[in-house]
Amino acid sequence: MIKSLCVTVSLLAVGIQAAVDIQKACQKSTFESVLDDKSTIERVDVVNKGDEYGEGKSNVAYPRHPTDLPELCAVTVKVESSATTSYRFGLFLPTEWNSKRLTVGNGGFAGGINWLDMAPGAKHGFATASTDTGHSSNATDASWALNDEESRIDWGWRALHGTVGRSKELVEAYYSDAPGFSYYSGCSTGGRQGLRELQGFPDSFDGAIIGAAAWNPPQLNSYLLQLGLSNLPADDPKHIDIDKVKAIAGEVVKQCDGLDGVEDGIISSPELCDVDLEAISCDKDGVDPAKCLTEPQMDTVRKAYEDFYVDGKFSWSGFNPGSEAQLPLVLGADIPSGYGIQFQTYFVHNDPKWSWRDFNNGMITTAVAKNPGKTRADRYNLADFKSRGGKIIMYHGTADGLVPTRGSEVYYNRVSDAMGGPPTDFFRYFPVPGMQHCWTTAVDAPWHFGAPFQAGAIGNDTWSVPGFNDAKHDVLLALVDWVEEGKPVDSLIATTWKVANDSDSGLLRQRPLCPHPEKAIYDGKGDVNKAESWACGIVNAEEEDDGVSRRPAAVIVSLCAAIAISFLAF
Ligand SMILES: *[C@@H]1O[C@H](CO)[C@@H](O)[C@H](O)[C@H]1NC(C)=O
Ligand SMILES: *[C@@H]1O[C@H](CO)[C@@H](O)[C@H](O)[C@H]1NC(C)=O
Ligand SMILES: *[C@@H]1O[C@H](CO)[C@@H](O)[C@H](O)[C@H]1NC(C)=O
Ligand SMILES: [Ca+2]
Repeated sequence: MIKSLCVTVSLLAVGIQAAVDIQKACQKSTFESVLDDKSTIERVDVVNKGDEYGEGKSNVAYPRHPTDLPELCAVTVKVESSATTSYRFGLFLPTEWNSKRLTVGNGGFAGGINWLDMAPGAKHGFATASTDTGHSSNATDASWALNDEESRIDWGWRALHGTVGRSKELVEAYYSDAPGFSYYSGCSTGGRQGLRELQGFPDSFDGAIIGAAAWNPPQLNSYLLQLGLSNLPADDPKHIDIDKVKAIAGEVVKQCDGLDGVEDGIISSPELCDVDLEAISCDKDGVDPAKCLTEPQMDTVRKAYEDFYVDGKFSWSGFNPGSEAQLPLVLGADIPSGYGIQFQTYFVHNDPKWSWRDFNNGMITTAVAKNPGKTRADRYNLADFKSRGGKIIMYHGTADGLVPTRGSEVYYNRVSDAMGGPPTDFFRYFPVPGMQHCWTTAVDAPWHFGAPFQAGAIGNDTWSVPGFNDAKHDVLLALVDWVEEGKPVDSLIATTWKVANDSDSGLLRQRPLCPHPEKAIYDGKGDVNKAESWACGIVNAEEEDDGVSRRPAAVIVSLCAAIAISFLAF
């Protein structure tokens, strides 16, 4: 009796509720009574500890099953969203529930319940939901949007919003308890989905993790298309092929690695990096012809770094130096990125015969004005979200070669302007030096901090940061502490391994990520691969002048650009 009392007390102390009776509760009848007449329960399954779950290949977006699950109840619901459309969502209800909810996002145009990314949440104890966004497709296919504004709206915001509301009711019914704090975690399109939801519906989340947000598809996807076109046709002298794009990466690291004060292969201050492409000019003696650039080719590369303007107005941010290893996703092929082509074809022109060769910048203006599917997450005054206690952790890999990193800074700065100053009391932005799009690294940079897609990048059974399942290393736990304990996230330790996507290969490096405008500053003596040798702080310009060779011209230009950008709203 005393023993069971102690167990109950200690379980409550760590926030784990007394276990639900899964055999009794994990049934259609538990859920049917609380759903509206637009919703149908498709499946309810008891998942035993150690099992896997998913829909296999029929889920083209997310066919991989998470494995080694904790005991949980898996529910699939179908919801009619209009007279002609519907979406589905999945819910993992772990027996050992931490009294909280989590909703996870999707990627690109992917239509499918993201079971793989729900698993880490459930393993932490969250009741975790994901929607298929109203269609079935892989990440680069938007043909489902043809003649179908209702489906675009489902992808734009409606499916996620409906999932958050309905899963709350299902959670309450299943555990016969209050639905608890509500969290969100998504990267790329997932970042957009989270921002879109908390802008439109500030009550949905108490805390949100917003990664590499593709927050304005009409601008961003069109930016990717025009950048691809700037490198075409493939027989033009200006064209650079994929191998050359990749070859630039090494040269850029050589030039810019040290500008941040530490030669570690990671460009941690890309804003100081003003790449000198003449160094690999084909006219120079001793430059490998396979890796050199002609003058017209240099112009093509410069375009990728520059911010993009339409009719003299800022349209979207260019890519960072350091992103070249991943840039072949948008630059170097004989056709522009599918993300750009598909958006213009199926969202804007609504014509499968439309050719990307006919693209012009006026079509961006049309796309923004039309805003098909109401996808734009471009509201900057987040006062309603803030005033209910909501917290946001935004992050972006600085070597992202698909969604330009500086777009996150643009969003953050606009919120800062709209709210009368840096929003650090509820919204912090963490650049992740050397990380690519949402996960992994080409330069051995610490990149794993329990963010969306990261568990799936290293296996089907992993969750949190293997070996470092705590609030210092796992962004979701850090966010919970901020929301529920009032502990602001002053830093987050990122991890990488000897083989970047294999956590069994041995620890390679850990380093703090810091809230913008702070940076991780090396103590000058400890092991650079250890987190304790670094601390977050504001880099003192004077100190930097003493110790680091920087390029004043580049600093002034980027400052001016930042000031110009902050005055241009669209
Ligand atoms: C994850 O699962 C997929 C099939 O769903 C399999 O092809 C892949 O090898 C698995 N990955 C690991 C690391 O086990
Ligand atoms: C995505 O789906 C489209 C349409 O089915 C297909 O043509 C394309 O090859 C797929 N892409 C990938 C990467 O599987
Ligand atoms: C890690 O990356 C390698 C090379 O890209 C790939 O072959 C392997 O499947 C990846 N492992 C996991 C667990 O995804
Ligand atoms: Ca460096």
